[in-house]
Amino acid sequence: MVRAMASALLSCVLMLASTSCSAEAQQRPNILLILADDLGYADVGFNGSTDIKTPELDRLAAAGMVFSSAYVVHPFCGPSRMGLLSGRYPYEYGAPFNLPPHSSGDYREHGISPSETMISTVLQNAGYHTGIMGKWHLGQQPQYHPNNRGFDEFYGFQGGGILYFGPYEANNEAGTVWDYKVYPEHNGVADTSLTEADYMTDVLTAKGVDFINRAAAQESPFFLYMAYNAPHTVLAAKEEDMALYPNLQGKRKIYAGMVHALDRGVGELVKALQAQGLYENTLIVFLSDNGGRTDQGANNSPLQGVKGDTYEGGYRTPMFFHWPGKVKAGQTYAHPVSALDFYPTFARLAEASIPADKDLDGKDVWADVLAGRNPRAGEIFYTLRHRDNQTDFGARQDQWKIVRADGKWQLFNLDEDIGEQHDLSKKHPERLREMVAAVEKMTRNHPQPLWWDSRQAESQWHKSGMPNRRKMFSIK
Ligand SMILES: [Ca+2]
Ligand SMILES: [Ca+2]
Repeated sequence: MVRAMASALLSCVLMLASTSCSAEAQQRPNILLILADDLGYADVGFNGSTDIKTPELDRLAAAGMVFSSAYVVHPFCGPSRMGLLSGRYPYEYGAPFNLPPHSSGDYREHGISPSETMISTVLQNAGYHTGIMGKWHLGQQPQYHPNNRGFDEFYGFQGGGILYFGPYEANNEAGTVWDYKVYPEHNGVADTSLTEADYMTDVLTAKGVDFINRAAAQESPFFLYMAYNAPHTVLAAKEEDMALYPNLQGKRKIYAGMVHALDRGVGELVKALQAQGLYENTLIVFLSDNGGRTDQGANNSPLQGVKGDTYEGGYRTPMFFHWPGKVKAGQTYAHPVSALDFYPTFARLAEASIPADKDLDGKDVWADVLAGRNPRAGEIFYTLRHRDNQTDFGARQDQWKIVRADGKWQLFNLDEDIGEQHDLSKKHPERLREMVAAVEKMTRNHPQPLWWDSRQAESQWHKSGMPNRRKMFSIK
């Protein structure tokens, strides 16, 4: 750090730049974005967990701002990450489904169009040193590879998951080895050094710590995206972590061990920041990419629904911001924010310029968040999930939420009913009608998806566009 500062000062002197030079160079924060995978709403201490202990996350949350109405873009992995990194509804560029597995033939061709400039590229162009450790899930062809999408460094896996313990295998030419069994890679080179004793969550943490230690020696600030796979299936934890939960059984016990390893990893990342003198000028953001699977050990209480649903349990996530001196400690922020907001917000903090033609669906919420103001009073934002024959929707406007699930529209007041138990659509038919009309309009120009997760959905889209679209939006 001393070296980095000295060298930043030196380069400023050499540039004979204005007096703002060194101050500015040190003001731009590092950004550490930690994304859990399929973590339940109630599975961290700061968000109400009583059985799983997450002391490291809780400490950061208490020293920062907890968001009680934070949303990701989509209720499952791929489109959620696409929305986060592109700052745009993935439905607008043909990506409402997970990319099909590595092994399914011509589908390997697909990914997010290189014309969608990601936040990683924006930060990289602004001089940030950028890294992703963990899950990519946004395309496996070279043009979609993280190293070609704004990340200087990538350690992880390109598909939707990886086994937590090896042994791993090299993929064969036909690409038929199950993604989860393929060696992780470092910048395109398979890491064959892993043994059966290595635990993936710890491996990713170690790579993140190494990234931080090396970034500290550089002049530039960093953007590190820790895309942990935990606690996504296939459930597997270290014996010593599960032993900390003698009162839990079955999947919940394994899941608890997985979350524990994630929490321990966050503690190690923080320790590295502190040791390098970077802790004070790093914004740490923590959240999950979607809701938990209650059939796989997760707990979304008090929310209704699970991963994949447009009820709150599908896409409302535990979240905090931590940045000493900038984000005041001990606050809770209750206004709705979206992972769509990260793109413009991070760009602002990095003093980075966003391409003029870039479509963004979120907003820079920084000033509003610090002031406790609502950044989107009266505005509506939505999610959806295409199923065969029909689509689920969820949309929020202030305290109001509409949900379409099981073929039926409902209306809830989240201020009074966070669990979405009391359908108010009969009581407030006009509000329901207006919000449904708004969602109809926002989703009207969605293009045909570039890939599908079922053959049935694919043939329906080919026939008539979004299946049963007109019927779904007509309210009796
Ligand atoms: Ca996920
Ligand atoms: Ca848009």
